[in-house]
Amino acid sequence: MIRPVAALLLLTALNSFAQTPPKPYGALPAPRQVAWHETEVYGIMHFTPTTFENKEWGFGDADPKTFNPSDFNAEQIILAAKAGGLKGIVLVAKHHDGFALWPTKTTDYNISKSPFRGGKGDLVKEVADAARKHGLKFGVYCSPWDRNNAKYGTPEYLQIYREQLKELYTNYGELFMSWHDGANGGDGYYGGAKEKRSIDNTTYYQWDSTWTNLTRKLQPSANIFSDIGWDVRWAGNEDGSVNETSWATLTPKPSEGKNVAVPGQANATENPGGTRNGKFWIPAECDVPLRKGWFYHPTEKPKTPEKLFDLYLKSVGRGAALDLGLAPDTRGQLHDDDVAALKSFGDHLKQTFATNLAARASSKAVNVRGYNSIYSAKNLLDSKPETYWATDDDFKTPEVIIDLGQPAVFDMISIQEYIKLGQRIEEFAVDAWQGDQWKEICKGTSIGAKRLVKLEIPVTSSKLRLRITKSPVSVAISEFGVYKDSE
Ligand code: FUL
Ligand code: CA
Repeated sequence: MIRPVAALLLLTALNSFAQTPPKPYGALPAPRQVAWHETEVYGIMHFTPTTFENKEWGFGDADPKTFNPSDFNAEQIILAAKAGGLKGIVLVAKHHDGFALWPTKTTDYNISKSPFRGGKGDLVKEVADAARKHGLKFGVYCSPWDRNNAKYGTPEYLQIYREQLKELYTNYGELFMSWHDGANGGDGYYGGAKEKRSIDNTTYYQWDSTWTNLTRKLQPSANIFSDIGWDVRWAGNEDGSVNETSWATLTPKPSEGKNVAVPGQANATENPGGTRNGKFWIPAECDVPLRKGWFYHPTEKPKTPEKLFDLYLKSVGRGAALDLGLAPDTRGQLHDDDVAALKSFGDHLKQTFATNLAARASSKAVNVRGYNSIYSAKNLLDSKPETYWATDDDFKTPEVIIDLGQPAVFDMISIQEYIKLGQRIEEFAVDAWQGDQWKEICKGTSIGAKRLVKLEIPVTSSKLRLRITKSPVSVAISEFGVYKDSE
C-alpha cells in the first residue's frame, strides 16, 4: 500500500519529470546565432573607389580623389533595403582595393583624403546611423587582402589589419556580423611595388587569435561569417541558394593537402548542404548580388522580384539566410531599377506571409510531452517562436492534424524547429485531406530554423497532417504555417 505522503511525492516527481524539456540534441546555436536566424534577409553594400572605376576588384592604385559621390544618401539606400524586407546591412568598410571608408588611423588610404564631405566624412558612421534609425541591424566586412598596403604580406600588416578591426568594433555600436571573405593574395599596387604577393592563409592571418581576442571580446553579439564560420558559413556559391537538404551544423574540413581549415582555405564542398550531426552549429548564408556584380556597373540590371522570391525560398526556406549585394551608383544611391525590384520583392514577401491560414485552426497531436500543456500542439500556431510542440522521448515519429475548420486554398507550407534544442528532425511529410482520405502533398528532409515548401499547384483542403517520418530523438517544433503565394 502507498501512503498518501509517498503518493504525493511520487506524483510531484512524475509531474516535474513531465515538465522537463526534451534533452538538447547535437550542436546548438549560441544566442547571437538565434538572433541571426531571425534576421533572415539582409544586405551587403559595396561602394568604394572601385565603383568609380567601374571594376569588380580595385587594384589598390586609385587616387583617393576618385571617391567623389555626387549625392551620397545613406537613408535612400537603407529605406530601399527596408522596403525589400531586409533586416540588416553589412557594409564593406574596406574591400580588396584597401580604401577605408572611415577616417582610420592605420593608413592614409582612406576617406579623409577624398573630397567626400570635404575630407571630414565617415561613411561607415553614416550607414550605421541610417540603418539603426530605420531599425536595421548593422555589420561590417573589412577585407583582409589589401592591394594598396605596402606592408601586405609582412607580419606588420597583420597588426594594421587588427587595428582596423578594432576601430570598426569600437566606434560604430553593436554589430550583428563581422564578415570575412577568403579572397587572398595576388597582384596589387602594394604601395607602388606593383607585384604579386602570396601568403599562406593557413598561418598568415592567425584567425583564431583575432576572433578570440578581438571579435569575441569587443563584439560578442557579432556573428563571424567566413567559409568555416565560426558562426555563419558561406553557402559555397554566390548564386543565392543552398541544397534542398541543408543542415545547420558543419564540421569544417581543410582543403586538400592542408591541415587546417581557414577562410579561403577550406574544403567548401559540404557548405551547401552542411554536415548532418556536424561538430558545430554553423548555418549557411547565401550571398548573392542584386545585380550581376558586387559593384555598380551601368550596363547591368537588377534581378527580377520573382527571381528574388525564388532565391528566398532556396535560402531562408532551407534554414539559411539571404544576403543581397547592394551596389550604389556614382551618385551614392541605389538606382531606381534596384529600388523598384527591392520594393516588389518586399511586397511579395509581406503579402504572402501576412496570413497564416492555419492561425485559427485546431490541432490534434498523437502525443504531447508528459500530457503537459506547455508542450501542446497549439504552440505550432501561435506565431511565437518561444513556444513549441514537444513529444515524449520515445515519440520520435509523431504526427499532428491541423484542422482549418473550412476549406482553404494554399501552396506554401512553413515548418520551424525549436532550434535552441538543436536540429532534430531528418524527414517529414505533409498530407492534405482530399475527399475522404489523406493525400501526401509534400515531403522533405532538413528543417532547422525554417523550411518552406512551395507546392507546384495550389491545394484546396480543410485539414492537413504533418508527419515526422525520421528523427533520432523526440521532436520540438515551434511553428507550422500554411500560406498562399501572392505572386
Ligand atoms: C568575395 C569578394 O572577392 C567579392 O569581391 C565580394 O566582396 C564578395 C561579397 O566576397 O569574396
Ligand atoms: Ca510557437
